[in-house]
Amino acid sequence: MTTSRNDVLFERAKKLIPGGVNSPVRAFKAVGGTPRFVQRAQGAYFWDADGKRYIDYIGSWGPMILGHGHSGVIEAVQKAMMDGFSFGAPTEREVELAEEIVKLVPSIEMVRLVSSGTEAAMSALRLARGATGRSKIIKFEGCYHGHTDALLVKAGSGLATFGNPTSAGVPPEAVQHTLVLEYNNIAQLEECFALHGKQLACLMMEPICGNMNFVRATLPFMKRCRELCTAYGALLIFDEVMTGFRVALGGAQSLYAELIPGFKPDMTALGKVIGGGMPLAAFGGSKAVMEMLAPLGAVYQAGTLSGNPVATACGLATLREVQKPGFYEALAERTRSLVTGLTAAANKAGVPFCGDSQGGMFGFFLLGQLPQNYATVMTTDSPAFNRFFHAMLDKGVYYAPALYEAGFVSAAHTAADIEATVDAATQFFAHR
Ligand code: HOZ
Repeated sequence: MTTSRNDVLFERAKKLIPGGVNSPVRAFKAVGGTPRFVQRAQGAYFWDADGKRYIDYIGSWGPMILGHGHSGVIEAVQKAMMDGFSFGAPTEREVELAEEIVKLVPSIEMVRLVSSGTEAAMSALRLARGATGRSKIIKFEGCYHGHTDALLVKAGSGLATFGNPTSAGVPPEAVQHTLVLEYNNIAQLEECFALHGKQLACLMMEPICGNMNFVRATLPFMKRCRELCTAYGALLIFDEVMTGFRVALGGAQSLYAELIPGFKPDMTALGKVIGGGMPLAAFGGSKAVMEMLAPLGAVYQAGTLSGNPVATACGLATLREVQKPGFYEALAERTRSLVTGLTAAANKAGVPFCGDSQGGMFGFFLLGQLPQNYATVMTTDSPAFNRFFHAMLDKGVYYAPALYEAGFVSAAHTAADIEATVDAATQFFAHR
């Protein structure tokens, strides 16, 4: 029996890196087994340390919308690298990227670049508090906005109480202003605004939540979020770190704007696709609010690597590709075919299964019906999910190693990749 190089590397890593990984979900703790150490990636695939190929449905948790190693992006990055890695001073490329973002996302009149989604959400939150002079915030159970203290929180015992930290090291004082509500629950939302509305700085939400796999905010719920924020003077912040330039060119907000006349959030956090795989994120909103940021205003925010010249080159090249005619239509069609193929394969074998997708983002559940909130997502039979995950992994298909994570299809995934994936799933469901 030969030892897998993934196992060898995992053992080495565990001696030096907590859990052997630099971000917890990568450790396969939820599904068990050894994480795959990636050697290289190209197009829709990556190869692990044993040289085994996988069809990649994570794409670095969202950024790789063009697939790995896109030639145009590589060229732009190589060119930028030759001019210097980091200056800590402004560059023309930052201005170009800001112009692109403002052009593509109408609710954003001004934008600031940062390095990670956590930073974007954390800064948007501080700005909302600074702009309103209020402290309280609403977040929804199951939505994830990075690991800033005030947002690492789960629901408390009732609406009049505040949330409890979900991580050690977060003092109760850090979450004392955070109210945690159930996603898609209008009655609870209304009750919360009636109780706390005048002290609320903002409501932060993932419009399509990719951290409880894939759950959309229903139209009536979204409408009510907007109405109540407007009525009480709280800012509506969309965390589009996952959905921005992923579900549509204008993000999830453009989809809601098609259905709710005049709809827009007050602020947006972006990440993942805008960096094309480099550490780059952003937050933006109206000029009036954004001008409250330092150096113009009193809300402090800064970063040595913010607007990094290589990352902005990568992001710009990526955003130019996704604007090509027909890009999202083709991506959405391919993603849909994956979800419908998997659903048909499971249902044919009598397995409860359902899924949803938008643009190049998808989710699937071993449930009979699409869930609308975190509690329902968590009713999934997790041992069954883990068996599915490992069977697919053995067959060279790499899904997120946790049942509450969304999946991603890239422009490099071919019809043959989808077919091979559905075939692998069909075999599993038939013999499970
Ligand atoms: N924040 C990601 C999960 N929703 C994980 C990122 C990573 O491990 O790279």
